[in-house]
Amino acid sequence: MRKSRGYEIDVHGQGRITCAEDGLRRAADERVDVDRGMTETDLPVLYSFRRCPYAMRARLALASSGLKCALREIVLRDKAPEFVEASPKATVPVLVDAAGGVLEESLDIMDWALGRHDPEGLLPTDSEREAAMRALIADIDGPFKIHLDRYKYPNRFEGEGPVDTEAERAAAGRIIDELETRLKASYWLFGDRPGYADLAILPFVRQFAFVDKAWFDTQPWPQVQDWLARFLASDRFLSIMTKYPKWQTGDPVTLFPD
Ligand SMILES: N[C@@H](CCC(=O)N[C@@H](CS)C(=O)NCC(=O)O)C(=O)O
Repeated sequence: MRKSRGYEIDVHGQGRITCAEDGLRRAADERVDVDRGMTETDLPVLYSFRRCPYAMRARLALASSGLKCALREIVLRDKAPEFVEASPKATVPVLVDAAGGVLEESLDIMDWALGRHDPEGLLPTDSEREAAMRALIADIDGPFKIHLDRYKYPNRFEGEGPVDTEAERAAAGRIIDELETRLKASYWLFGDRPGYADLAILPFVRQFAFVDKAWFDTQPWPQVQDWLARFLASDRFLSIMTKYPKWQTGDPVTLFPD
């Protein structure tokens, strides 16, 4: 089996601050302050939901950056009033930074965390690669997610007429075909190390795979199956899937990453 340099070595670590660039110094200072006993009001707050793939990608980026935040576990059918007040659109994840700025989109949270500190080099280094990566993620967040939801939750769409779940699965599968082609050329989506696109996309492929894992495992997608298996077995993935009780006002701070 080919070895991934990044996921075996770097991704499991917390990263070290060695760069003297201003933003990185700020991130380093924040971490030191946490160690000295920072209070919750000083920390960015991440409203999250364990099983949400959008929240997973945000937690993966935060875990990679090493930036600490106070995690508040949300239950979607019983959302904390503080969460809805911070973000009336009330979708997870939401990050409220120390200055009160609110980020309501998972990709914005990834960009925020990695823009401040990217010790594992997840962000693309050139604009051409960045454009290709963003286009691929848009395919996942757009058509793939539409077909995935109709495949996984057909009852939600009953009002629009009957849902042909096999057709929806096949349509999503055509996007998996594209990932398979890409993963034949490189061990991770954009090279020999995991990058931003892997972390942004894997939680959705996981969701698709587990609708019917026995079916997924028999499809002609050996590279995608291996890529997903590596991700699911990684310490990083396990570390972002810790179970937390539903957050409510007055609870002690849950530091993330811990
Ligand atoms: N575009 C948003 C989508 C987030 C989203 O739809 N999250 C779902 C959970 S996976 C949610 O919060 N839905 C609201 C609800 O079910 O009430 C993002 O990228 O953060």
